[in-house]
Amino acid sequence: MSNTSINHDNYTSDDIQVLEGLEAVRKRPGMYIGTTSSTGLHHLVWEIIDNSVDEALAGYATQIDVSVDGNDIITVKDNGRGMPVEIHPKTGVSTVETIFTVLHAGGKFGGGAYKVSGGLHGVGASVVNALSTWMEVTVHKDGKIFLIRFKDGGKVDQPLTQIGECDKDDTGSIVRFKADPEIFKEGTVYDFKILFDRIRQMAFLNKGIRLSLSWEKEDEHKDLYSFCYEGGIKEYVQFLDENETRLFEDVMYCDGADEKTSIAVEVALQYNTSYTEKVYSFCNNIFTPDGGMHLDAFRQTLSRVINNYAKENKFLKADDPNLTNDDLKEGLTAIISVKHPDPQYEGQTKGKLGNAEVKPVVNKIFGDFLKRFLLENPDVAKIIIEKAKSASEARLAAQKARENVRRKDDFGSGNLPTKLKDCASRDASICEIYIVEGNSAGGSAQQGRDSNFQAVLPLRGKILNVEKARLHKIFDNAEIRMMIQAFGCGFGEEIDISKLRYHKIVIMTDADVDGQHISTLMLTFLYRYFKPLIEGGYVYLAMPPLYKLFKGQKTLRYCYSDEELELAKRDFGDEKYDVQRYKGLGEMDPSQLWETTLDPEHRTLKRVTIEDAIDADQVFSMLMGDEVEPRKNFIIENAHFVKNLDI
Ligand code: TTJ
Repeated sequence: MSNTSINHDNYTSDDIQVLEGLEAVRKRPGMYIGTTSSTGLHHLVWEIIDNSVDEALAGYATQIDVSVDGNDIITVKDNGRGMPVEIHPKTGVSTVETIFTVLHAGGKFGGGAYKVSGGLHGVGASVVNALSTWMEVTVHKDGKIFLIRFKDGGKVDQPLTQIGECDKDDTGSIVRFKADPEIFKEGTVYDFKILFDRIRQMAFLNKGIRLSLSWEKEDEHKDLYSFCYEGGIKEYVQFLDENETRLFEDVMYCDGADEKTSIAVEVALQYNTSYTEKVYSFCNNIFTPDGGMHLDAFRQTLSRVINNYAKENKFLKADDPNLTNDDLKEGLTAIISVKHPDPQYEGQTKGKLGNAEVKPVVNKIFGDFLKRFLLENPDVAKIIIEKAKSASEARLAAQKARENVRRKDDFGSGNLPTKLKDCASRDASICEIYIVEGNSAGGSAQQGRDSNFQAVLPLRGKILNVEKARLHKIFDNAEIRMMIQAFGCGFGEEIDISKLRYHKIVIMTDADVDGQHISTLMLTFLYRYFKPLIEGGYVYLAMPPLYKLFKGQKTLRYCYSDEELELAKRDFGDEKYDVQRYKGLGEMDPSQLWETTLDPEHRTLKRVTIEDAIDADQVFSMLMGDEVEPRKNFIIENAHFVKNLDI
């Protein structure tokens, strides 16, 4: 299109967008996909998959296959109707070409009330094309096979051409592309776990749709994974509670839609014997980490309906205080999934659903269901209310205990625990605290550190099992109280990061099974009570070496993994040397500990991400939770190393 074709009388924002062209996308990719990091690279895949999911939600596709092959080439294939191939009246070229070359064109071509594209990721397939070295689109339709090819960021390489014939029933769309390394400077390598988790999540969120992932890269092949959940989010809840003891047999589930607003709602929930909450909300298949209107409505309705029932059925006396949201949270696992034709995401990170009209729809659909469910299942109602009542009592006891603890330790006063070997500096941005397991290692760390900016807090024994304990017990634990005092920033809902005394909190444990267990415990504790510290990137794991290679008195090198040891052995060729395996931190003298693990010039620290912490939390629930079977299996399977557990 050229500028001269613009009719200035009807100069709409659409025209401007069209004129921007794919070149603009390449100039400022961040504007369209947020970032050109690995996250942005994966967005390309979500963007393409969303289109096939729309076709499936419209009722025309049942299967979506995603594959990674060759040198990180993505293929997405569905068995829907096949994208339209006829000439598009506005652009004068085929509709497929239009979809892949005109910004924001995608959304306008599909029907269907519950489209998921056009949401947070919904920038359109043309954006993916613009950011690809090449792209190929194949359409099977009306017994014919069509192909169009693009190269160099969306330039037509071969216009839409019929390349063959097929069975009339064989319909669908296939998109194949190679992301442009000029744009994705950090690399165009996909992460199996990210694709696997998201594709499985898509299958949970869209019941009955089969999604598969095939990984056949040049240098790495994996099994084909295929996901299809007839129960949808009901099965998602079961999956999340795999390692919990449920309080009643079936996951509670409802769905419904409001015709006027085209908002669809699904809710699934279960209670288990633990004290923690796993409630996740989604809009248009996108996780909303900061909740929003759908989540608020869910909580309000849960509380309103259960309190009404409890009062009417004399579980609560007329003048008893209501059960609060906090009481109803304990042991609750739930998924709230809404579909909205025009979602608005709010907040700094756009993680919160802002559409107020969602609220009454959730209130009605979930409220009607829950009211009826409780009437029809009085034994389940009783179990839930009793769980919440006991949470309420525990909460009051915890409040008292907290007040006692606060008085005793005077958390706000800046008093420090006597076991803490503090550093000299008061500039939190350079201060580090090493939390060290065991007294002998604590001694080495204390002597080996640079006391100007490195503090050491030795912990004896395993910290309290946070899963089983309720708040008031947690604060009876001496080790935990020491940590809270040392950090200085408060805990739980009352954290004030500006008061944090160290900007690096380093967990240092032995590299054995016990050490793994303790770091899992620590991460779980930090995740549950100091989440902002993990989110802010303040938490690290120390990486002490596993082996020392030496000759007489002389240290040749340290190795931090078995792979590294193997490499080192090869590097040394014929040279004679001895290998010492460190069984624990205690075997290193202070200067060795400094050299290998404490010295910022030479050490490796692993920054803990929120995903690591969630993994730890999940591993932890499994190790500590009530279900014996999965725990046994886990320990047998992972006798050597605990890592990368799926959530
Ligand atoms: C739209 O209405 C007429 C029949 O075809 C409908 C359609 O466009 N379906 C459709 C699009 N199915 N699959 C797609 C699709 C698939 C991929 C992998 C990528 C894109 C951009 C669209």
